[in-house]
Amino acid sequence: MNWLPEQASDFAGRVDTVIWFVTIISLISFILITIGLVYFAIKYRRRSENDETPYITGNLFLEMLWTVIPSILVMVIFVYGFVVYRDMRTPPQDALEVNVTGKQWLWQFQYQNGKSTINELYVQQDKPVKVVMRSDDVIHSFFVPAFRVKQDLIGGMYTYLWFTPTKVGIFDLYCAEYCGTGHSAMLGKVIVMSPEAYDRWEKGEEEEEGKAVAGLPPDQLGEKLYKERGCNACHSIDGSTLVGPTWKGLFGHEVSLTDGSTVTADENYIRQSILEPQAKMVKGFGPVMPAFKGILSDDDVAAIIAYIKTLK
Ligand code: HEC
Ligand SMILES: [Cu+2]
Repeated sequence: MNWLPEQASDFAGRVDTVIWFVTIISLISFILITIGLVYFAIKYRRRSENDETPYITGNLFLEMLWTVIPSILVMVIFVYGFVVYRDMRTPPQDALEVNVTGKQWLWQFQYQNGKSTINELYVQQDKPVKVVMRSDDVIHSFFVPAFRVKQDLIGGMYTYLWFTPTKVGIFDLYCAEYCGTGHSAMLGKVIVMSPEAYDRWEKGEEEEEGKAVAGLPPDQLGEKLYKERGCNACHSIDGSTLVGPTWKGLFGHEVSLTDGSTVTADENYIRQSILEPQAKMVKGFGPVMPAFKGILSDDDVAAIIAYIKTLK
């Protein structure tokens, strides 16, 4: 029976067992109560105009039965759920820490080794990970169904969750709190790697991006980055205004800035807009774009510029 998502963390089985336990108990109670209800409704129905209702004062045995059994069941559900919950809230000492920042509308991850990624969380199989979260703006919610973990990110405070991924693979990460227009685009991936692959990734020997796209012409690489690095949550390529200005027709045109001046959108302007977005603010837009300094390489920036040039 595949009713629930794939189980890819060591919580998944335990969480599912609690859910099945509660669901099955509820289902059995529902069936028993419904059968009793129908049976008594038929058995004690009013048969004639002068039928008299029997006078019943109580039945200690039955009353004890229907008080004690449900109380025990509810206590068992509580204790069982609590034990699993307590373990989910207690990260082990040796857990790897990753910082995540939720922003409208992307995920930014920072690792202990100084690496930083957007919308892609890299973790190691069978190694506990503690994800320390904060939000730059509104409430977001970090949700990885395959791991059975979910936690809100809240501005002005840190929250956390932890998990141990058990399967190598790529798993969906969702924002599970409606956080504005780009909410449905606030998607990410959790990439679970074997210890050897993780090692190589950590040392930077494996330039994931470089490897996968070696040989791609710059404008195609730029298009790929546009989607993968979350630019598409805020910038359209069809002329419509989202959170940020559209990229259609941007290159080579005049841009009005908040300080009243204008600039021509050339390579340098676009480069600066990506690396230090708040240096020159486009008129009519807020300072919400995250800085991509240290996240996008010079090659990446060049590729994005090449892509923007194609959007006439
Ligand atoms: C959270 C929303 C958001 C995301 C994500 C985002 N931007 Fe922006 N971007 C903006 C806003 C708002 C502006 C206008 C204000 C400003 O200049 O900072 C802007 C401005 C720009 C400009 C200048 C555009 C112009 O019309 O002058 C460029 C170029 C740009 N962004 C590139 C990028 C790239 C490349 C990415 C992805 C790697 C990206 N942005 C991701 C919101 C975003
Ligand atoms: Cu969100």
